[in-house]
Amino acid sequence: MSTISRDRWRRILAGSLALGLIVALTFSHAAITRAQDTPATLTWITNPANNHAYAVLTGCASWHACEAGAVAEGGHLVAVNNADEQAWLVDTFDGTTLYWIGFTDEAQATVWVWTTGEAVTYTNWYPGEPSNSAGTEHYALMNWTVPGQWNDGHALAAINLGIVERTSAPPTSTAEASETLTRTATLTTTPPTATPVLPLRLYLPALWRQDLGYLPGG
Ligand SMILES: [Ca+2]
Repeated sequence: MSTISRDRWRRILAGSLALGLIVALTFSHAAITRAQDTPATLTWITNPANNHAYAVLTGCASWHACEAGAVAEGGHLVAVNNADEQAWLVDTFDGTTLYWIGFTDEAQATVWVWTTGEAVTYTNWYPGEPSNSAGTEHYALMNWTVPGQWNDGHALAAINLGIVERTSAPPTSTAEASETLTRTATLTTTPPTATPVLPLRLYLPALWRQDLGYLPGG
């Protein structure tokens, strides 16, 4: 039976522990970095015509994710209630980027409703839309070919952006700042306990004792 020296085993054990520690630190650092990368506070813009607040939601992987994100922000995907609101949206958020809006016929095909529950008072479909291509397009997006105009899309179409509309004022900047501070505080690891500093009157005798070899390192 071959023998491996005790030292060799110790080195292997120490190496494994060090590797484990490096892996653990790497993953915990990655987790903290990801937490800090969570979407920033939305930039809200108020429409003076109705005093509603609007913002662009980013990174939502589906129409449903965008609507859920809008609800989490205290609103819904935008309901475009008239031509003035449509024009304001194009002027404010640009007329060439595709954005999900809160219009769907998922409950009943061809019966389009706003997720806000508001009555449908205005539509702005691009000519030939909604086409319900392949029978799977039940969600509206705006800026299709013509600024502002709508197309129906599959829920998983790679739009990834939505416009959220709140009927109430957005969180105040103070509240946002406070929320950010709270989040930052949660992410910050507790600093190590500081080494207590001896009062001078205790410190001098301690040095003296150290000289005499009473304390470690003396
Ligand atoms: Ca609206």
